[in-house]
Amino acid sequence: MNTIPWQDKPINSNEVIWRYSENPIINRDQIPTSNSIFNSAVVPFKDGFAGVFRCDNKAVQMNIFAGFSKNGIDWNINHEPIEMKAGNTEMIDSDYKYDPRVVFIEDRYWITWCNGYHGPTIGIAYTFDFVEFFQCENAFLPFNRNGVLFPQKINGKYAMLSRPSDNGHTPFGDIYISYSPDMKFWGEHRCVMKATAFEDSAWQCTKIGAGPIPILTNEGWLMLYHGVINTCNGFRYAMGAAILDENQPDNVKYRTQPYLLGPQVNYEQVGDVPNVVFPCAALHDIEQDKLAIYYGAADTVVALAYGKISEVIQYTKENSL
Ligand code: BMA
Repeated sequence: MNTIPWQDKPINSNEVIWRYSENPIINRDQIPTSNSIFNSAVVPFKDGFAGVFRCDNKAVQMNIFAGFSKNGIDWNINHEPIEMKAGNTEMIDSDYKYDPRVVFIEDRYWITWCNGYHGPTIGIAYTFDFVEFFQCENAFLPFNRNGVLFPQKINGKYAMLSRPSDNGHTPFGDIYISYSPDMKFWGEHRCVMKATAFEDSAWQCTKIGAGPIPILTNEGWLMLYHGVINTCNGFRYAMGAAILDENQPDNVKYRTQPYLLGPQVNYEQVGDVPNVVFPCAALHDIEQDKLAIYYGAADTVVALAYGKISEVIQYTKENSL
């Protein structure tokens, strides 16, 4: 029953986050039409797991596909993309869909993704069964990326992190939070945290964006996020962690100065976009102190990394900016 994937830390490792030895878990050609499958999200579902996968086809058109797994590692991904029905609006235009996140709130699974509507913005849909999907109003005006919902209402409202951006390969980006009473109208926008000064922590000095759904811990919300540095060879994406106040999440209590996972092995350094580690989901088991992080590697494949929640929190507190 929903036993999350796990592999013990290698004995000689002193990392807080370690890679699954059988990575990548999803190959670029896992469905017949795909050029690449990466930046994808999973959740516990029935007696196993379900997910929403970013599969770019061989025309390099971006779309999202549902998938299912018994163990969280071996996935069956549908060969046809998700077809949306009208949810809380008839306006479900979408030029493309990418970088999905998935979360269960109250009675259904909510999906957010980067939706093409005159440029990238945040799309929202819900499903009860990962068969029928209902698209809702876009959360924000273009341009925006990395819309990540909290798994429960905060002070009576739905809450979402996002990263206002531009229409290209955005050279800036800070994390904001917005609230909604109904998943349709979003407001009360607040800045959560910004890219750093180069000299303070260079790996996150160009832009940052929320990754997996935040996890509520004794210390507050554990938010894994990606940070980017612009090098002479282009962007390099790594993962860090922050802890946000439980009731006022725009209050950042701690944030890692070092990254927790950076592109260092072949499948992260070599691919369609080299040097990208891009986390979009994390399964967790608070009682067993386990975290299984799903991340896109080099914009080409999906990989898995593990950590102990308590160690991530301790490390974040002890190595905070
Ligand atoms: C971002 C998004 C991500 C991608 C990353 C690195 O802007 O497009 O999907 O992983 O760039 O190319």
